[in-house]
Amino acid sequence: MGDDTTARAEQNIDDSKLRVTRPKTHATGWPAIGNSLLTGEEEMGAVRTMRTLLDINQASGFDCMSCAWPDPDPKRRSPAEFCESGAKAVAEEATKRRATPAFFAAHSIAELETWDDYALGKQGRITEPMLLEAGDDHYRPVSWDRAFAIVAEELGALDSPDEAVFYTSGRASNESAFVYQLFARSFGTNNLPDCSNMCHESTSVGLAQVMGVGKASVSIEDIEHADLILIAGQNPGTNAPRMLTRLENAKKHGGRIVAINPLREAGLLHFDNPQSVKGLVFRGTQLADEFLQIRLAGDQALFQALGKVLIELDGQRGGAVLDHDFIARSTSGFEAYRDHVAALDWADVERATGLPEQQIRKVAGMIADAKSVIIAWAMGITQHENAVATIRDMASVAWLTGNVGRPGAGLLPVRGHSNVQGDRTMGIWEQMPDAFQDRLSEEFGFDSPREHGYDVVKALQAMREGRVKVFMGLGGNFTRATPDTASTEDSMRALALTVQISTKPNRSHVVHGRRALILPCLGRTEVDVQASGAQRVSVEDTVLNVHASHGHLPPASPHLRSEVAILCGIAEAVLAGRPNTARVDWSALKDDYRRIRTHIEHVVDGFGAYEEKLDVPGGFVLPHPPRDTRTFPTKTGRAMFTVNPLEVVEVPEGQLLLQTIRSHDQFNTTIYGKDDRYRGIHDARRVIMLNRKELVARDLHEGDLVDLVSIGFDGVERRAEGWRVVPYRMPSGNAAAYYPETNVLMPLGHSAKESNTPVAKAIPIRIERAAVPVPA
Ligand SMILES: Nc1nc2c(c(=O)[nH]1)N[C@H]1C(S)=C(S)[C@@H](COP(=O)(O)OP(=O)(O)OC[C@H]3O[C@@H](n4cnc5c(=O)[nH]c(N)nc54)[C@H](O)[C@@H]3O)O[C@H]1N2
Ligand SMILES: Nc1nc2c(c(=O)[nH]1)N[C@H]1C(S)=C(S)[C@@H](COP(=O)(O)OP(=O)(O)OC[C@H]3O[C@@H](n4cnc5c(=O)[nH]c(N)nc54)[C@H](O)[C@@H]3O)O[C@H]1N2
Ligand SMILES: [Mo]
Repeated sequence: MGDDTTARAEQNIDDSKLRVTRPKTHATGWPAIGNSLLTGEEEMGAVRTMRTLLDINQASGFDCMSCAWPDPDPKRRSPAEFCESGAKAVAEEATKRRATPAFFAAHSIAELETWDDYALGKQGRITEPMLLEAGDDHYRPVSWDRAFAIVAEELGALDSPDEAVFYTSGRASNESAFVYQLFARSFGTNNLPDCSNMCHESTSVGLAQVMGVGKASVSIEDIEHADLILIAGQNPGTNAPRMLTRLENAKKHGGRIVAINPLREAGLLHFDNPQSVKGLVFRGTQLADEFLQIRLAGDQALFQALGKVLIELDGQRGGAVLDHDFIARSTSGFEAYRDHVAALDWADVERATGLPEQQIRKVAGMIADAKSVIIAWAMGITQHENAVATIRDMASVAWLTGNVGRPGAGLLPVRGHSNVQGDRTMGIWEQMPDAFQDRLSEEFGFDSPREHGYDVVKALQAMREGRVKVFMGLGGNFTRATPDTASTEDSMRALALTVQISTKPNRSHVVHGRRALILPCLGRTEVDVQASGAQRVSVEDTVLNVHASHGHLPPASPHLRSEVAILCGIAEAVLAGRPNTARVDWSALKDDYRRIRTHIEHVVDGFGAYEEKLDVPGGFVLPHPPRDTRTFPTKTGRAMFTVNPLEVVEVPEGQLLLQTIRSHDQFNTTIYGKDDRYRGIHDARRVIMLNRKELVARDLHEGDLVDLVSIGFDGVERRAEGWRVVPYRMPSGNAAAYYPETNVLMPLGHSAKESNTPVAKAIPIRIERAAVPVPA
């Protein structure tokens, strides 16, 4: 097993048609809209396409599941409040294709194991609950009641509730997330890992320490009125395209933008707004005023250097640069921070960032001159070993200049999954604070466990050691999204039961425990009718706006159940007769989601009058003390400057640092197609992008076939075979390739300090010429 198994899924991949064109310097014009309609029509048919697309992100429609970017005020929404990426995500869910029992009867597990992610996902929506019995070679239909009984049987057989793991992906609504965590805690465990552990965990940890709240401190209006926006480690043109409209508006208001990225991502450079006539006719708006082509993991050094220069400039300009008032009144630790950055060595900064001192000084000057500054970031910051320290250092730059809790200013982590932030608010976290556990216990008359549970990495480690026997996934694709694919797959196969609540087939169904269940659920686009009538759900976006989402399409199959209904069914079956469980009528929760929201109102801060506030078009914004009143619920009761020893991430001799990224044609592990249009890569995904100098040094040419090899801190060699070389502008010593095919190279346990987020953006690898020719 191990490596062989992983290779099997990828043997069939034919990337020989790889075509490379010049990377684009503009994002989102006609081709984007043309593309969204095309994808939609092919999957959904023309009428369904228009109806569904026009429903996206409208006050009476559903919340787009492609990303957590906020919607503008309902009065300012355009009739088409969606983007190419959103249209693709919707088409994937509203597809007319079906993975029926006949599909599972026709294809054995052994066969499906050899299919890649693209082929599995393209089968369409799963229509009935399916069971793979121990030793069987096919999934077969099973009744819902029998499925729930099997879950109860296997969970009931565990020696301890901690032998079960309950994973969540960030698409789950507030209502299903709340029910899920209540079920897990009633069962007796805090083993609630989620995709956030691999995503913005570093942000949640770092910001909570120094700001007191682990979430963005800005509103959508702030973005449009910021004088300067720094965008670090994010590719908005692909992963949050609607952000570009806000950036365009910021530019119209005279704002400036600095992009910090090893890659010249099209969406950072120019934007052709498909929703404005000007964008279509002219060449759109130039976005970035300054582009810092930084080395991977160099951001900590960059932000410390920016702090250093800002303090120097303040000295030169008679105290006119720093916000001395704010520093004195609202922060702690300034002197120690000042001394630390004063001693920073420019040679270290240059080694870490690859940027000339002059360019860093220029950007510091831009910050000094700006009336208001926003710092935005995503995975290029959070998925590094020094991520948490980097985020603390970013915050310090904001504190120096008082750029928090005032118009146009603040910190803006851009979350990924559409409700990943809301899921956390609802208690999906392996280490929820005692205050939450106390309220939960009181509300439901039981004693919620206080001992912290497993995050993603700890769950995998426990599985590896045989300490976990049952895995349940509320959405997501745990097997593919996590590190160390070969070892993860072995671990999943060793479990007694795997349960996946999913919409479409993926590898987590194919790599299964002794017994396996697929429980197919409704998607966001679909009507959810329960005993009390059609239900709405609610979600929270990246700027803490909570609003309702209503699906309008008929369900993909009459056998589907909503996530809430599935979870309540499981809870009823599993918890019947167990001691110390929540006193709650699960079936009543399922019949009327308003009852769930009433409980949320009692347990979670900021949700008073939940139901009424959801009635307001556009919803409501959760409280955020630093943003609202410049108060900081930290250890010191102030915004904290911190001293973080500078970590220079070196490229090991003869190796490269590999970052693993999303192409323009995927949603995480769901592969829409094999093009990465903006980067000019077509018809192939197993490509390795390298600086030309690195090609020359290795005597490699475009299209050559190579193997990627990583040697982990554990001394184990991990290998991914058959990648095509593509020259690409980026700092030397760095490389880039697409996730999730690269996850086989990530050693389990190579994680960011403090947040335990797998390091996905600086994996040391070496490149070897492919030994075996791959079939053409
Ligand atoms: N269409 C689409 N939309 C999505 C997703 C999707 O897969 N498809 N995924 C969703 C999810 S869950 C998430 S978390 C977000 C992810 O959104 P992003 O964070 O934009 O996603 P990545 O593709 O990981 O891109 C990371 C970016 O950071 C840069 N980068 C890498 N390392 C460094 C570094 O050390 N320093 C700096 N300054 N930059 C660096 C990379 O070059 C790249 O531009 O998108 C969400 N939206
Ligand atoms: N190497 C590397 N690894 C990474 C990353 C990286 O940048 N590089 N990024 C990390 C990040 S940021 C994230 S967020 C994780 C993502 O990890 P996950 O969230 O686990 O993965 P997804 O691919 O988003 O999950 C897709 C599956 O969700 C199911 N699904 C879709 N819609 C619904 C729904 O409405 N309900 C339910 N129940 N199921 C649904 C479908 O069956 C689909 O196959 O991956 C992480 N892994
Ligand atoms: Mo994410």
